Amino acid sequence: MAKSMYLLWGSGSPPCWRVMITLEEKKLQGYKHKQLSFEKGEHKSQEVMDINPRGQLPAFKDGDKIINESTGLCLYLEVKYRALSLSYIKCLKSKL
Ligand SMILES: N[C@@H](CCC(=O)N[C@@H](CS)C(=O)NCC(=O)O)C(=O)O
Repeated sequence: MAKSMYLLWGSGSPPCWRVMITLEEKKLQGYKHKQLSFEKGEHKSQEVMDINPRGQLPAFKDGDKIINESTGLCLYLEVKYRALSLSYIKCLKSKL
C-alpha cells in the first residue's frame, strides 16, 4: 500500500518526525525512504530540489504527487488513509 511513497528525511527534524510518526501510526510500512545529512548539505542536493525547490526536508512523493509541507502531508495521509486510525487526530477531535 505504501510502496508508491518516497520520503526524504533528516535526523533531528521535527517536521520529518511528524510525517514519520503519522506513517507509523497508520501502519503504512514499506514506504521507500532515504536519510540525508543536513551537515553535508544533502538537503540542497538535486534530488531534493527536484521534489522540494525550497531545499527543505521532509520532501515527499506518492507516485507522481509531491507534497512537501509536513502538516499538509499529515492531512493528505489522514484523508487518503482515513480508515486507518491516527491516535493524535482522535485525541484532537476529542478535545473539540
Ligand atoms: N514548513 C516546513 C518546514 C520544513 C523545515 O524547516 N525543515 C528543516 C529541517 S527541520 C530544513 O530542511 N531546513 C533546512 C533549510 O531550511 O535549509 C514543513 O513543515 O515541512
